[in-house]
Amino acid sequence: MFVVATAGHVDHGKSTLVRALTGMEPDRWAEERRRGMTIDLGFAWTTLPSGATIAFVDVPGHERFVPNMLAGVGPVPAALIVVAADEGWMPQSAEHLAALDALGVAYGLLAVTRADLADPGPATAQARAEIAATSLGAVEAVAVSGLTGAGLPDLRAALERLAAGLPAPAVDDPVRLWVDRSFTVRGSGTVVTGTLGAGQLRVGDELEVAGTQETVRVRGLHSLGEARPDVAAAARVAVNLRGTSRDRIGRGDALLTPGRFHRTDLVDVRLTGDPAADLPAALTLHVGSAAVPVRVRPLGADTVRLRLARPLPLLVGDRALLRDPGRHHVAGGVRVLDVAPPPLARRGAAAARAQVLADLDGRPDLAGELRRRRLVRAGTLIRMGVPAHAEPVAGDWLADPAHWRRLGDQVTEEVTRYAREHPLEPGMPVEVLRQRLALPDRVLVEALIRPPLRVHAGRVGAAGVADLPEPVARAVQRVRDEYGDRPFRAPEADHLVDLGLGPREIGAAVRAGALLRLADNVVLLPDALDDAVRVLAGLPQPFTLSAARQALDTTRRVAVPLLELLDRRGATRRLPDDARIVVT
Ligand SMILES: Nc1nc2c(ncn2[C@@H]2O[C@H](COP(=O)(O)OP(=O)(O)OP(=O)(O)O)[C@@H](O)[C@H]2O)c(=O)[nH]1
Ligand SMILES: [Mg+2]
Repeated sequence: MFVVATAGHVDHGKSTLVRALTGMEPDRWAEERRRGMTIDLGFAWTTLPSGATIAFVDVPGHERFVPNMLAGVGPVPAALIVVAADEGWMPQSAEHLAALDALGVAYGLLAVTRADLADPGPATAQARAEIAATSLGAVEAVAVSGLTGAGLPDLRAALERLAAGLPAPAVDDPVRLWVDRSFTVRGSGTVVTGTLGAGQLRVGDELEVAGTQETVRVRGLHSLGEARPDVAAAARVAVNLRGTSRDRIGRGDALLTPGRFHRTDLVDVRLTGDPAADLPAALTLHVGSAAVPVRVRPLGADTVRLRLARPLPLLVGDRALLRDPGRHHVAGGVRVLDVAPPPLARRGAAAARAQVLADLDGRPDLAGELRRRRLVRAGTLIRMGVPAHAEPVAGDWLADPAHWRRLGDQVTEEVTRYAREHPLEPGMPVEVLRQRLALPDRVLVEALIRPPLRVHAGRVGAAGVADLPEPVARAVQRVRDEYGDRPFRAPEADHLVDLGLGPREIGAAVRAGALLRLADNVVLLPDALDDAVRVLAGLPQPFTLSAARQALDTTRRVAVPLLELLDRRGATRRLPDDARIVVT
């Protein structure tokens, strides 16, 4: 299926043409039929001779209803521009075309209607010239009469060619279904409709309502009037929802694949086309089916910051338009450059920002995002519309390579300085290092630590042995050789002497984090703490000293100070009856 929106001045024959092509009535309301004028969006569809299905979103031409028109064309990538042969190019022909241009609509056709009333030649020539100057470029033109049916076969053939030229929809993309109608069906509940431009929907899917952030479930799907188990883009679709009510979702809202969109009320954008130098400070932003008041803050020659009255699920690269509702005038097109821009607090920040924006074009650019944001979660970028094809440095964190190298150097500097300032501590606490480097997540700190540094018991220090004076290093190595497979057995006092570990050597080894001192002459290898917690966590809780001693396969000489140390570190807690539990 492909979807086409009509466009054109009031009374130029849009609805008549849709009716003639589909046999369906696009003017749904009695008032529309009584007044002979489209007020709100209409929907109709048909099968073309090739078998392709085409759905129309029929828009109103009257200038009062331009906001409705924009809600219809916003999510639709192709337009059928209608101009009456007997009237020619008129104000809303121009305004609708300006809107399509602002939205970057690149696919379209010109139908010159009412060709039974006047020579279609002049209207065709003028309309083609106007259209050629926009994002639509050169389009095919067909003269038709909705009344006599003349030209309709040609128009159908031209629609087939239009369909064949449309890019394939991105069916694997997440869903962002802009809602253009919502209503209640007795017995079924809330139904919303929209044009599905990308992705697919299945009965049973969970979706997120952009406005309320409620989770809803797809209870039923209809497309072109038929119930369907699933619908893939591009399509007109009606979605029956469980978990919301009609007054909580309506035109301008969107149904989203959960977790895949960033809602934002602050965006930096480039103005496209011919931006007016004196852009009003208050305008309406039209995007998808939404219309939201915005405050405009100029930044660069053609870039501005928009503060939205309510957040929208926008992506980098989105096209939108700004309109001055008071003056009935499309003020300009907009291309979203950044959906999570930095605040402009410091003096000169706006000018600096303008420089950054000057190099952006709305095409997602991973390297550029990383350069600007330095560290960002892959999920955050994806929610902004930036594919995050890069190897994370830790967890789902992505880093700008140069920034990451600088951080690595800083780690060495900070740890060295800390060791100098705190010579008796067995390393720099990871949390202190995290704060010094202003890193948002501890896993980043851990990922930055490279040999000879290492993390042990929550601290970053030299790997120990390597930095020790030769005799001490050898002594520690002997302890490893002898006790590596019985980590909770401590050498007896006299054996320490055999190993070459006198009080001074023990002191040096402990400071370097190569040994752990539990009490005078009671030392273990430094991994013993973490290992002990693991073993103790496997015991039925709470556990007694004796149970711990047995599980650790050690003596009271080690078990008592070891448990006391674990208590002090908060890894275990001693209960009033002297039993303990592992704190998780
Ligand atoms: N003679 C003739 N009359 C037409 C033709 N197409 C439309 N009309 C008439 O023109 C009038 C307006 O037609 P509509 O189809 O309602 O025009 P529209 O563009 O949908 O108007 P809005 O939706 O209000 O913008 C109606 O009276 C139609 O009967 C045509 O090809 N020939
Ligand atoms: Mg109409």
